Amino acid sequence: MISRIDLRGAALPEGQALRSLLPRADFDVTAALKKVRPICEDVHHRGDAALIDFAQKFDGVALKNVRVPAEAIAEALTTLDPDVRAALEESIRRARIVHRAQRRTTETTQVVPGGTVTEKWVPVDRVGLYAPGGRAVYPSSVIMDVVPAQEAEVPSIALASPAQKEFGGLPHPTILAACALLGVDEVYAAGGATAVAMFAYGTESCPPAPMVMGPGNIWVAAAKRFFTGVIGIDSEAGPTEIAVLADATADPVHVAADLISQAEHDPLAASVLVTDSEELATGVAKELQAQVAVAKHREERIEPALAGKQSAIVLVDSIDDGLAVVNAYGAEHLEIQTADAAAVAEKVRNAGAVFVGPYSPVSLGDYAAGSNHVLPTGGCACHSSGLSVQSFLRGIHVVDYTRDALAEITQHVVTLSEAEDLPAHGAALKARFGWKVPTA
Ligand code: HSO
Ligand code: ZN
Repeated sequence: MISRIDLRGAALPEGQALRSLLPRADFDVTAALKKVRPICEDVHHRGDAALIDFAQKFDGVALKNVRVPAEAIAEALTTLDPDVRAALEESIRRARIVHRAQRRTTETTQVVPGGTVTEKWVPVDRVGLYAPGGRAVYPSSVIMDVVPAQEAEVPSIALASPAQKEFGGLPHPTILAACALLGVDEVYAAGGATAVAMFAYGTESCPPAPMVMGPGNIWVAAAKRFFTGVIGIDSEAGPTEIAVLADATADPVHVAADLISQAEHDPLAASVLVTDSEELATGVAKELQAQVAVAKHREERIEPALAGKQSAIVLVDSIDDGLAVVNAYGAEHLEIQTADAAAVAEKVRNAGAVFVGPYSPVSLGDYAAGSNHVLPTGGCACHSSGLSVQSFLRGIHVVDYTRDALAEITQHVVTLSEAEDLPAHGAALKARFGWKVPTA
């Protein structure tokens, strides 16, 4: 069911040449953008009325309110299964520990006597967060979105999730309950591109937000691209990916289970095993057959995901070659299941998150490791990070020089301004030291 890519026996190519040999899903955000543009424009022009029409069209829901009433959020908490509540609370607690440690402190650097630059970290005024609710409903993503925003002290936090037909046009009750546990009271029933447009432009019920963050499907990714340069966004999230770098010491039962765990998300999800062990490759392929045969979402997601061109077992000559492969691939999630996994993990340069050793599976990180699960996909881990407190902050340089400190550097500034043929720049400094600015 899963294909094999054999890179053994010859020196590995580098960079793009190596990347082109590795499996990857087609995720054509550019094509989706064409469809998303008129949706965003309609939300811009007609506001809530457009959101209501799109909820009818895409979700078959007759929305009464775009904004979820406070009573519905409180009610979701009272009807929440106590076991689910306990699990959500523990997930929140752990995420808070990790994200609190990411807070930045204001740093003042004395560059010269009398000249300082302070870097002040300021959260965005408001953020619109998204939690998916199409193929599956993700209260865990509410936690991963909200906790870093709260730890960054964003003063205004709103969250959107698709309206659910079976819940009277509200987002899923577990999403609402997670919001209640986190103290988020501004929640909207809006899905996909319409939710991003709602936050970006604002509507009658939803004030605009200068930043929209959170995972979503291709329509969310396309809408984020539509608004790039207009609002702040996190990296576009595509279908989930797991890469496992494993040697003969790995347990094929565990490796197969982990590959299946992410294939369960989406028929376009990617599961990639990179190994130097023929025996492990064979063992995992056998295990995949056996485990998939009885897996719940087998037909609609797991089988197409594993059989798709985005998934494969990649055979390499050594773990060092395996490292070159996973670094070229830049997986959203990378598990290291080798002897001395920690030493191998240290050599990883490109991954959204790394899971070290046999007892750190990706599913742990999805729910309760404390780490964030909103991570870059599609190779974006080569240039971007997952969601964190930092994602919601701006570092603002505050420059404060005395007269003497400015006097000391003036000649260099004048010289550079003349070298760039921008003499007015130099004049602005010279004017402060007795030089008369020429006037008409
Ligand atoms: N693996 C997904 C997150 C998730 N898994 C939520 C289960 N629920 C993307 O990192
Ligand atoms: Zn997952």
